[in-house]
Amino acid sequence: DQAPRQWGVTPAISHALPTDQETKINNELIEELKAMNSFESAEESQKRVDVLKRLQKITEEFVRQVYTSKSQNELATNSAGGKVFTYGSYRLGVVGPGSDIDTLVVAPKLVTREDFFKFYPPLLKALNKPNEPLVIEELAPVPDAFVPIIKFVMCGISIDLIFCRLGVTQVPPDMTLEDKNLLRGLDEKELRSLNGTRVTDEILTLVPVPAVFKHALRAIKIWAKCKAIYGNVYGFPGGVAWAMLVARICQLYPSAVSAVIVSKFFRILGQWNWPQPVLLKPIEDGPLNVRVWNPRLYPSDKNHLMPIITPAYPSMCSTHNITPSTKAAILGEMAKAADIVDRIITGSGTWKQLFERHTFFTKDYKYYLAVNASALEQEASVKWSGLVESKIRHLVMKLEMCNDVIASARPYVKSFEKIQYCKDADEARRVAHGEKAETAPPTEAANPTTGESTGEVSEQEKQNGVPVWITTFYIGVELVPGSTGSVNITWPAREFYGMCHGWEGYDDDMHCVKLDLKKNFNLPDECFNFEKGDVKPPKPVVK
Ligand code: 3AT
Ligand code: MN
Ligand code: MN
Repeated sequence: DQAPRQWGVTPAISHALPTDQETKINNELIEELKAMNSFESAEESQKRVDVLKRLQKITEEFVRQVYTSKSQNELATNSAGGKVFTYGSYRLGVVGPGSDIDTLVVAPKLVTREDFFKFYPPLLKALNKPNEPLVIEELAPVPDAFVPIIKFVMCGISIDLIFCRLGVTQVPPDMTLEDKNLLRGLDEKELRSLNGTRVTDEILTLVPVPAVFKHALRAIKIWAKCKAIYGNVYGFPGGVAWAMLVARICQLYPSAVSAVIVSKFFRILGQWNWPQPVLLKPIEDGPLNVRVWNPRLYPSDKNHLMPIITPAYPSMCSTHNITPSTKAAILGEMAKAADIVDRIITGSGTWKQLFERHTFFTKDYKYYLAVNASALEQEASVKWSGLVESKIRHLVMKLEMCNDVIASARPYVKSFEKIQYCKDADEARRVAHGEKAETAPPTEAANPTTGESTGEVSEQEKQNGVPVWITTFYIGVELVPGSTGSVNITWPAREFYGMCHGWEGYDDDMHCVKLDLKKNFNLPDECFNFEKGDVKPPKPVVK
């Protein structure tokens, strides 16, 4: 008899095979996932496969065009190749009906990032033929992004297309990216572009049974989204971090079914000895002069509260954004979930109870800090709201430092966008600066759940009005008991404004950010999902 293989950095906790009861509960979990619309249909999956095949063909054509434009001979041109990889939820096998496909184009050395932005978009556009349904829509190249990207919709599926060239002369169809020597000579943008695929590919090799991992990950992602604890920018784990947590539990229970993985997940990680890191394998050294996560070497790495470390070299902490308040929220939800799954496992609870919607706006807080980021042009609004969004977790940390008045603060993980059509430029400026208009301007809101616009704004009003784009973020605020009346947040507000105004693109005439502390009963309708049964907190009756 051979000793069972060890997955990860410690021996398994149990190799037990599922009991009949566990198998039954696992089937119930899969049924609940189906009922929640987690899976797409076979046709939809096939469509993704077809789209990726087309992108592979286009990628080969793209490389050929670049080679020809650089007067390469026929032999070199024909053997250069080019290959499409995926990362994100598609690669991990957990896409749902609305997911995009995160795609990476890999090309040989001769093909530069500039070539990618010059040659690839026209090849995509050429797929649209006159008198035929559009193949490519919403084509938007963003060459100056942190990770340069071409975004588009192909046959109705959103695509995030990024690019990396490697220091090789050929990228054949069976090319893989696990060899860390491939990273030699790459610039930072190329390293970042390659990282997503290398990490997801490696995670899949580090779990005992990928199918068990995938179903468990679907459950955990839905749970985390229901509880509003999903999203890297706001200081919660993102998709990759949640995937690594699930993968670690799979390593500890190599023979378990997904339902058992989910149940162990909450107990083990809820009681984890944080900041002990979650690792899927020992951290590797490598050939580059780049930072690898190491709290003994780097003081900033020591500050990570819940480190979840990516396995592929160069290993990084995927959760460096977590703050004391988001950590408390995550652990609080894990503790509640652990009790619920205990009941499910013993047959006295249901999976539905695990996936109940959060009560962030309906019950959890008496006070909310609304952060309004407004701009007088749409394009300015996209960049500005992104900048303000990236500072929200810093504001939360500053709020928590005011521990004489604020007991805790927690960011909500989504923003709300609206356009107000003001009567003139003057009113637009005042509205953008947080003042009230004389009469409420017609407002069109983007529904955060469906993406559809709501609000009745006539074409007439749109034409005559001066639009202001407003994005609102919310932070739930719990006051120190007894500290009622006026809440002084002058210091965190000033610090936060300073951070936002310090942005190099900031223009006082174009952008504005304003904080607005609200009582729970004054929250606007946008915070509530009435279809899912949310009830607005009632206004207290004054006697
Ligand atoms: P969906 O099924 O698409 O909702 P996902 O996990 O695939 O879930 P995304 O497509 O948003 O989520 O992201 C896929 C990966 O792309 C995750 C992360 O490695 C990278 N990524 C996404 N957004 C950013 C960002 N703003 N900055 C850096 N990397 C990002
Ligand atoms: Mn995705
Ligand atoms: Mn994406």
